[in-house]
Amino acid sequence: MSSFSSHQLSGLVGQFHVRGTVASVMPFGSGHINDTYRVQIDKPGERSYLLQRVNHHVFSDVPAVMENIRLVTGHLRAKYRANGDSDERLLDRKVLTLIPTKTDQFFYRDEQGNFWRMFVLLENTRSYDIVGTPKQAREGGRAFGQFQRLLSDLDAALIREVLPDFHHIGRRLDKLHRAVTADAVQRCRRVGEELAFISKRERRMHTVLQLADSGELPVRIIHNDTKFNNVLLDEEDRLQCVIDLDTVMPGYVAYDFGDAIRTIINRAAEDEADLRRIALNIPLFEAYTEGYFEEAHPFLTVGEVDSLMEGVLLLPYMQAVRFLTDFLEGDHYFKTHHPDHNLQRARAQLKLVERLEAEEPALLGIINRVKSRYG
Ligand code: GN1
Ligand code: MG
Repeated sequence: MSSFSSHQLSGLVGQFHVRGTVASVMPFGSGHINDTYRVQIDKPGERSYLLQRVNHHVFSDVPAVMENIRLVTGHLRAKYRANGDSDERLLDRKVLTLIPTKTDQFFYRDEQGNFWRMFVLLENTRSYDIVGTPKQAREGGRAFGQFQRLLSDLDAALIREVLPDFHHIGRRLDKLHRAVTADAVQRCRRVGEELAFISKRERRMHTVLQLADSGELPVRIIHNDTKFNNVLLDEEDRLQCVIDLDTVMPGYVAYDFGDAIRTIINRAAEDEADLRRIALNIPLFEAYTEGYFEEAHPFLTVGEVDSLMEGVLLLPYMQAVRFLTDFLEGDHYFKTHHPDHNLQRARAQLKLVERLEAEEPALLGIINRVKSRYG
């Protein structure tokens, strides 16, 4: 994380509509892309905030990102209101709330060209990097199912594709192959096994794209970053809010399902170094699937349901391709905490693919069982 002095950070907070003076600004969360700080206000009863520097090397059009978020949060709020939620303080717990700047914009651009934004921080909420209980997993499934359902009537053409081809496996593989050819930091010789594993599965991993090309999958507005720590739960593990909306873009529901399962079903961390610890927690898969169908069954098509298992295999595979590409290019994209971090992450994700392949019939059986409850 780039370092900013507390004086600079307090000055940045002062650009936004916040009452009271700043008591503290502390680094917050475990995201790989943006820098996040928790802002405490020195005034009894005043709420706290999240200040974020949006990574403009990843998001080259930050105003478009912010416009997407404004549209999406506005639509979600309107839907909750239409469903009878009238208390605005409670709505602030269901939908991310942006704080405008004093010049009424949703981001502030500093002299160095950094983009900053501010959200209301939800008190007494938690997010988890690793899921512990079926209840948490079920709430995660409800969270993303509800998110997709409430956005299913927002015109996808209004949402800008701020990261083009974000989950297009063909483009991701092309980029990997280019990184292999360039071998910019001479790391290629270390990844022979990983490349062989990836290449063996290339064909199958195109299935979602093929289904989409043949018209089986509707384009929907999806979250595109459904790792479990992007769901906030309260102290009793009840769903509060879906966060991290930078990547909300048109896509296929299999991507969101697969990316969520990637973090939920894995008993170990995304970057676990000891590959023996990568093991599946199938009851959590079942709970997530139940929660997801509970919310999503009204809109899911038969084709979409049939694509979910493909997403489950594809997303950890694609994540490994992305981590490996970044490793070969010299670690420019994801924040890393040690020199081989991206390689370690890629290996962990490929091991997860292997474990998922071994349990494919069991996982498919669960999806079919849950689906059959909805006729
Ligand atoms: C990044 O920002 P964060 O950590 O939630 C990445 C996701 C990856 C994820 C892997 C914009 O998400 O796509 O799945 O890391 N976000 C972007 O942990 O690339
Ligand atoms: Mg994120």
